[in-house]
Amino acid sequence: MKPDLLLLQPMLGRTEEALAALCEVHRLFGTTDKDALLNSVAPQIRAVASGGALGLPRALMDRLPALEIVAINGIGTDAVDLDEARRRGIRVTTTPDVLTDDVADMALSLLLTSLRRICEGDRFVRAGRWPSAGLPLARRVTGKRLGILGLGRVGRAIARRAEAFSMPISYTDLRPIEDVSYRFVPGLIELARDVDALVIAASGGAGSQNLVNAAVLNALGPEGLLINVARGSVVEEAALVSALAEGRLGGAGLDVFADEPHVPEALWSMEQVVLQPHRASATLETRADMGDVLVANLTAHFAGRIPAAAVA
Ligand code: 8YV
Repeated sequence: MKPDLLLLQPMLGRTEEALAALCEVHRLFGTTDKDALLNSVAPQIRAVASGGALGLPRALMDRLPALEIVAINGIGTDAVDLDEARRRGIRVTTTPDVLTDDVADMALSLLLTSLRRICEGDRFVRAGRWPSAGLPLARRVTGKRLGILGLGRVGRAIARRAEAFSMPISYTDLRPIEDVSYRFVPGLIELARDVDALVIAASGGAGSQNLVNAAVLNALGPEGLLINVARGSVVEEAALVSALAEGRLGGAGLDVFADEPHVPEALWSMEQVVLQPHRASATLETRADMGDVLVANLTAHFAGRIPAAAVA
């Protein structure tokens, strides 16, 4: 008998097919009566497959007494209660490495788009304004000083790309990273003060909650740019909105938000802000690779092996 799996969000067709070959899949999303579905299947659910941002809400975890594994289609585990998972012996897996390049590409895209006012230029042409009006000058990308919050796999991939734009790179992390030559700055405010653009590439969760607060944004300053491809929770969102509205921060390129899919309406009309609906890993190629790793993690688990990408 195939193990029962609860699927919390849609995945690529080929991933869903592979999941269906391995497990009895129960789709919770799109179900009108979620409670009725859970009442009938919850006791036999042995696996959950979900995205990084959605994770597994604690109340739902508590309804799944036979749960053995939470397979995340992403790298973030901040939306899974890892302490409770460990206490109950529930395995948690992610899809590391395969999305690193895409997330770094998104960070650079947001950086280039923001500094060069690409979206503004696009809106300007589409609105038919070119023949009768002008646009303010953009800003040079080459040589801008880049600060990175969190020099993990994604942070390093961002740094490698920024090197090609001759950007001096500084970073902050819990401690200096030994095998890189980028400048380590212990304090986030100090880092923000020293750079033109600050990119957030740190994991979400309690340890990084609201790290980027009003003081950090003020240190980044009226010419400064904030890029976030990590988690909305790392930024104090209300402070970000007011810093942008009051001109204390120059601009922002944001792929992630505190309460997705809700984006503060105040940001919608700001020309100096570039917005994306959490798309950093959303390419066909990468979602296919992520799905393969997710399925490999589940396959290993149900074959009695420890999945390579297990974090708990
Ligand atoms: C995905 C993510 O968008 O890796 C993560 O933690 O948030 C993203 O890569 C998400 O997992 C949706 O599947």
